[in-house]
Amino acid sequence: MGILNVTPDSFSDGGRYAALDAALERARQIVAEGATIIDVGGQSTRPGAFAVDASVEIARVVPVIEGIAASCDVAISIDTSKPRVMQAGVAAGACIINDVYALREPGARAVAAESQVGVGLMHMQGEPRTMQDSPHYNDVVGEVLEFLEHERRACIEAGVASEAIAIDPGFGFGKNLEHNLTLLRELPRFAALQSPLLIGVSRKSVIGKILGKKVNDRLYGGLGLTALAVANGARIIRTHDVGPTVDAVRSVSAVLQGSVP
Ligand code: 9MG
Repeated sequence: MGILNVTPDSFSDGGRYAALDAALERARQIVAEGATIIDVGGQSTRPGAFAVDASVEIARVVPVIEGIAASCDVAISIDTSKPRVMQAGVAAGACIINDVYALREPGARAVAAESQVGVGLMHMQGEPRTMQDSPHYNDVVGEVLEFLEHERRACIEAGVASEAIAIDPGFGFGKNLEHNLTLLRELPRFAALQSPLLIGVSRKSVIGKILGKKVNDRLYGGLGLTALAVANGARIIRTHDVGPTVDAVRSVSAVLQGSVP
């Protein structure tokens, strides 16, 4: 899953793809590098980010989704927590909703159920603006597992097909270094749930804290964590660095399957 942020304040690409032409060019590059999903987001979820209005998000993402749908052979996911944006994104051509809020906004599950799209349910403690202030858990793995199982069940009860759901522990979303490391070590417990495991560690602060590296120097650390995650059952990797990540995933998958994927 290649990341395409169309925000002016995206944390690692500095909003370079805010203009439509540049966004579509980047989308073509993401596909050429081997991604099978493009995740289009019009609202930053980085720590400290403020929410924007649904109409602003829609104006940012819809032309990009329409342009990708018309010109690329790739699945498109809409990265949003707002039901109105989900609806607009799906109408424009998205077939997956990736929600860091796990469809908990009123009306979000109904949109997913009615539109029969895939969904990514992510765990987050708190909200992006304050989530890294003082994250606390008694049992981080147990609490995140319980949350994901609960939200998964709620989606199924709302009419979302069970096979349409992916789950994500939400690295960096209301988690300190120790929480992130524990979750990474315990990924097999998440992979044992009944839904494919989606993870996003690309350029995140967990890598910065391990290696003492700035956001643009975190590729190799991210590839290391990606290889570990795939070996431990992750099936969808959300990344800024598609080409290198595809190579890492294919290499690990060849070993796991005993043949070239
Ligand atoms: C939008 N977004 C930012 N980080 C993410 C992550 O780790 N997982 C998912 N599903 N979405 C994310």
